[in-house]
Amino acid sequence: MQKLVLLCLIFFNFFAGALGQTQVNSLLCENRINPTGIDVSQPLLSWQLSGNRRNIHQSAYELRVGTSSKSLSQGKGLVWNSGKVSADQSVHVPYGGNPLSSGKKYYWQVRVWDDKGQASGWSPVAEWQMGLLQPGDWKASWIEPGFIQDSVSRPSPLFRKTFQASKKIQSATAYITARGMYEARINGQRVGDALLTPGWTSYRTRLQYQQYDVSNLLRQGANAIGVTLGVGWYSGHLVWENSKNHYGARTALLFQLNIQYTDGTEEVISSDNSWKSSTGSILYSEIYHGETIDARKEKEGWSDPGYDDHTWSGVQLSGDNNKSNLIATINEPVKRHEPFKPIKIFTTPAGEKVMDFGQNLVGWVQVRIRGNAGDSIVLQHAEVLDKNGNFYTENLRLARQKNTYIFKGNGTELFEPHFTFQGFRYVKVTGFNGEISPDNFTAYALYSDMPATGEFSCSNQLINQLQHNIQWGQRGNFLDVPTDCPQRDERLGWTADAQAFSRTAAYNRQVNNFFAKWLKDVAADQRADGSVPFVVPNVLGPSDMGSAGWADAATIVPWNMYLAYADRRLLEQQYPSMKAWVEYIRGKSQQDLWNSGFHFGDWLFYHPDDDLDGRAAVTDKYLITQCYYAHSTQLLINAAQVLGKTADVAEYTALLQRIKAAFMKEYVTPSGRLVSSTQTAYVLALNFDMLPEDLREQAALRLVENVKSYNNHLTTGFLGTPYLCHVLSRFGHLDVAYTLLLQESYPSWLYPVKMGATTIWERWDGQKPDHTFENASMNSFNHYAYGAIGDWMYRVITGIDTKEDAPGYRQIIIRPRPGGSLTQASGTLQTYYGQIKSSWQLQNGQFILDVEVPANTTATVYVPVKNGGTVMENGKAVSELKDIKLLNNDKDQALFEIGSGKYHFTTAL
Ligand code: RAM
Repeated sequence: MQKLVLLCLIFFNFFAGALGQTQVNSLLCENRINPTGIDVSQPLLSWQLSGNRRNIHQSAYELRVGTSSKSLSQGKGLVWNSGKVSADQSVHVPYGGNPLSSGKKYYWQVRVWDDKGQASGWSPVAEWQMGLLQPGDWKASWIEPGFIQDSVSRPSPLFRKTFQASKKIQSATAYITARGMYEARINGQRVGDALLTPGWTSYRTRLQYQQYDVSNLLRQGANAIGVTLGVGWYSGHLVWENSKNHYGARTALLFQLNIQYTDGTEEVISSDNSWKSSTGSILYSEIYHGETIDARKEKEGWSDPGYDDHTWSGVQLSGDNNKSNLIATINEPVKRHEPFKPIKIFTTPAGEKVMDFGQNLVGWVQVRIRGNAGDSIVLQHAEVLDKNGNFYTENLRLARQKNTYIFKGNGTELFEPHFTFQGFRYVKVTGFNGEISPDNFTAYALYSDMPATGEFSCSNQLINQLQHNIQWGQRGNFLDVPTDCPQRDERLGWTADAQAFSRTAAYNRQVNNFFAKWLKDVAADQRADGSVPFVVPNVLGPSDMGSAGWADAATIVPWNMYLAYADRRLLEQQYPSMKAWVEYIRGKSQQDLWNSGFHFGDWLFYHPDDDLDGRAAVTDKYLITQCYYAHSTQLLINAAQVLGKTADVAEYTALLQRIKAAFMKEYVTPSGRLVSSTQTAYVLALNFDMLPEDLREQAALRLVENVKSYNNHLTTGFLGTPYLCHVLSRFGHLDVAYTLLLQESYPSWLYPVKMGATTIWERWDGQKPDHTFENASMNSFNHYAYGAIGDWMYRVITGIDTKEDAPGYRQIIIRPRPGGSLTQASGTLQTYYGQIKSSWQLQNGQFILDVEVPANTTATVYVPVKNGGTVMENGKAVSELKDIKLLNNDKDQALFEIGSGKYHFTTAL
């Protein structure tokens, strides 16, 4: 019967497609596919339209939500039927039905009417499950091991509970979190595939729990739960100098299992003083330092019901039973992704056995090997080899990145760590006498499971490698929080790095929920006076805050997310935090000038060792602070406009004028020269519109002159770099922007690529041309900040952008700008509406542009032309085509508007 229904559905969809009928699919709830653990009262629902004609728009929709998928089609037991709503909105439509209940699953469908008034069929059924909405829904208590724990090496405790499920099970949901990290099992099987849970948040106010449908793991009769804890971010070593216990010294578990029986009754099994505890094979586990596993200490079958636990200790109820900070998890958890095999195993000049995985990645190595009981194999991890080809770990500072596995000696054993991760390309193997081969090792990349959305490629292979490096920088540093680096004793949520990269990040992957979660931590860790920490979650001191370009993450990231995803609710939630930050600066300013306090400035700008001719590009720090003061104020105004806060718009617009006037007075000569004659100074002043219109052109020329004076090299640091090429292309110097992008010698984006980089480096010269390294105290080879050029590659080279007043790609801009020596470039972006594509090539004097626009959006396309030449679409002049609206065709450019569909444009160039 089920098969028949499926077949009918397939046929129906096929014929509907063939008939040109609009279809609805790709349903998302809170930006995720069939999520569990929703704790908002009005989840946001999105869907995509598709069909094979052009210009498809939605004119109306109908949503229905019920408590079973059956009830939907029968229209019975619905908790919401929106009725036919005349609206074109297909993204972030708030649920508007009856109140939603804790832990309940809801099923939903949508159908739409297109621009011709034609109804689609109902979409496939999607679902979501609510989290625990009320504090009282938590029956579980926080528990800690019942034995005295070794406070130095802190072996991972095991927790165990057995119970009888007396009746037939309908469904079961587990809600789990920890102070520390946890890995849970039911009847010997791992619960879910999320890693490093519960993730990292500002634990004191926000601790995520994860929710799992475990119906399939349970059985009628005897069941067992087993949970292992690690110290994780909660009490593990964090920040430099081996400090630890940032949130507390005692790891603890909170576990609740809600079972629904087929007879309608419910049973709750939760962590309480009936549980047992012991230790197992994990002797030591620290994020920075790695894990030690002694397989001989493994308690075989310890999470099965039949295991004999009479030697185990009991547990103790935690002295701190607080549950008020518990929140559902909104972002995608960390998961295991790409596997890598060693591409080479070799002996270094120093005589060490080293494996090369070919990619600097973040994750761990799984080992499958035989050894004698009590023998061990030790893996140490490094990003690079030194000048002589030796294994180099100095830049890891105190982070040991070392996993030790001790064999139990009963055949092939499989090892991998649990509560740590390593940043590496090379792995040194010691302590093992047997032969090793690539078959014994697999490295897995771990990162937050954000859907991949963007792809960029072009005719220059070095730029393609740069794009690869940007993507891998993002993978490695989007591990539940956006970190600066993933390998040394740092790995913190540095705010400048995050803001600088956030827009690029939103091209490469769907980072909406990832940043929405982090921004809540930004707000949570914001000081009462509005200052924003250097790192979030804040594990530095209470006064490590308020640096320009760092703290502005509080305004920049929400705005960038709004542009990319148009989730107004996120702006609304962050608005108080945005405003508090601007107000903090206002409080620190005198005569509208913010020139006090500590600031990192244009971090890691061009600063050669042989600074004999004064070439270092030092930008006045307070010139920078003033630019960010203006920028944050501007973004606050933008947000206030979107949210209809007219009084704020008026107030901050007036303030912004004064900020800019103060800037002019303090930092700009009457003829428009800035007091710091650096690229970053001009870039920030121009990008944030600090100068009046009539001074901008000359300022851009000074920037160009500056670039030329460095023989066509950039000299910018963390703050200037993201906007450098944008400013150049915006002010008519596209050629200079391309020259910088394609520059291969230091400092440039391609210099590391030429040096064999597979990720973005922290410093332009992390490894010098003679293969010696920059200072080991700060020299990460996986640091995404300079990867912010990715945004320019998508937005200018392939020209894919969103209109700011129709964000989230509701109204798309396709404005490819060929240049440099590129003969071809191609970009795709998966948006909430569907795929956008812009792919161009220059061929025999022709500019060929293939464009794809998703349904329910429009795109304004800019095509470069020669001498006012015409643009053809599939062989016909654009001006003659009904479904293309020509807006303008001047000497250099043709401009038109299109709706959804695929287009093939050509013009002579
Ligand atoms: C270092 C890192 C980080 C930067 C701070 C100021 O720890 O380079 O990326 O933001 O310094």
